[in-house]
Amino acid sequence: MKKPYFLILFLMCVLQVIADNNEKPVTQPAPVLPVPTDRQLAWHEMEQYAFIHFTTNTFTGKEWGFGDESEAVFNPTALDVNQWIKVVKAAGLKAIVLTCKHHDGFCLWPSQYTEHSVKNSKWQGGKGNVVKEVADACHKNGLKFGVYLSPWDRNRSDYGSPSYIEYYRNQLKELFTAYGPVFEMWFDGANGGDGYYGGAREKRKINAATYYNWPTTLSMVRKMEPNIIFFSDAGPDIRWCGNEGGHAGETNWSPISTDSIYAGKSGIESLLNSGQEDGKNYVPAEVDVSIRPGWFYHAEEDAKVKTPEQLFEIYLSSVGRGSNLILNIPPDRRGILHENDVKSLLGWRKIIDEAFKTNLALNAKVQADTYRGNSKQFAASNVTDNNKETYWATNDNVTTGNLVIELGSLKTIKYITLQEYIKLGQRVKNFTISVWKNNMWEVVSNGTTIGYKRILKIEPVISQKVKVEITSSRATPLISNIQIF
Ligand code: FUL
Repeated sequence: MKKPYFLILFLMCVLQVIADNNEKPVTQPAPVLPVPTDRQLAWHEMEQYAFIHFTTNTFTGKEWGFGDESEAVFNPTALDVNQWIKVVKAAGLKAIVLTCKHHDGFCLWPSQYTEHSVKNSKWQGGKGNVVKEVADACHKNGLKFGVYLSPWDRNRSDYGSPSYIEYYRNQLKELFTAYGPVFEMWFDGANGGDGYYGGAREKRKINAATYYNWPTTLSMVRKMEPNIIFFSDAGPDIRWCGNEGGHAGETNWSPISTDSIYAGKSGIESLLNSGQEDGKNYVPAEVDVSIRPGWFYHAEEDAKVKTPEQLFEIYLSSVGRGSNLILNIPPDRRGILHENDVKSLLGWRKIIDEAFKTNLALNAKVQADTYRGNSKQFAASNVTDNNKETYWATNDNVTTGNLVIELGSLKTIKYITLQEYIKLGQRVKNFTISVWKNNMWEVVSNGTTIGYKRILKIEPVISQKVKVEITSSRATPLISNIQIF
């Protein structure tokens, strides 16, 4: 009696294997250009890091030093980069970008090419080196290190002439050979104007589009540091978000056509803020903002440090809109991060940790109205599997679709996070989010772009089903991750 039963079962298995092997292979969707480079993908995943503005301004009370400050004024009484590192790490920031030289030209390392540096300051009898201390401490403690070297130099007599470009490049060589690895290079767009200029004390204007000859400088640096990410108003790797208030565009395309924008060009702020749906280059926006009104420490701003709640709103409008956040925390005259700043940073971290503690969608049941080739490889379950390499996709000619996530029981929902599989290009143009309430779908949020990450804060609502609808997309939408908190 038993034998035929096993035989049938065996035959069924064989037939299934044959059927599986005959299933038409479903191809991966074609990329939608432009696509990010590997180094841009790695940069996206950092999400947030610290900016540190520190120089003679800290001691003179200025924001833009004129370039005639005596080196002697730079004299922190208790500089402790380990305190910076401890706070930066506790705040969940992944790197430090240091103003090695700001517009005043004062160098935080003993550059052999100028006298305007720490070597002529009183600090550590002229033997100190802030850049080395910070770079070493970052690398020792698992943080990345980034360099800000202001192209505009109000101290140099030759600013505006070709020899200054050589000076600037020599300093880059010094920095990159001694203090690497460097993950990001920040080229400030502020350019020209009045300054000390070696005693000339005049106004100088340069042509920002041509003077610096950036292509030569960048390729020189890229040779020393192949994985470097270059920031400037127009990239090439990442762009300015167009404001210093802490917000990327509600609509934020990483694509943008860079042929007509360059550092210092005015009137392009809103373009930089939103990017371009049909942009030719992939250049995601970085959001730079200071925890205080100024970029440098001023005691009179001690009561104006942004609150944890304000920082959280900034987080939502930067990281939550597919950009990275570079948050400035300026050390004080002691050379440490001020108590008020530390308190805000830690309070901010607590809000983030609490808001995103439990992902209600993790491994939850999901259904899609359509998925690519009916293949498991592109099924709805990919959006809740906590694997960024898997994604839900539709057939080639389908640019809309919806995903319904079942939470199993009634839950309070406050935030929804969406992520596109951007390796194949940013696509989504419009989406809507609804929850199942009173036996019908109620829209709780909608938006335009998603990109690397979109965080939606909604009025808290109780429901057990969430629907994410992609209502318009440049091509087949590819969603790698949905989280619900
Ligand atoms: C601006 C500069 O002029 C500010 O001083 C600051 O460094 C900020 C990050 O960039 O362009």
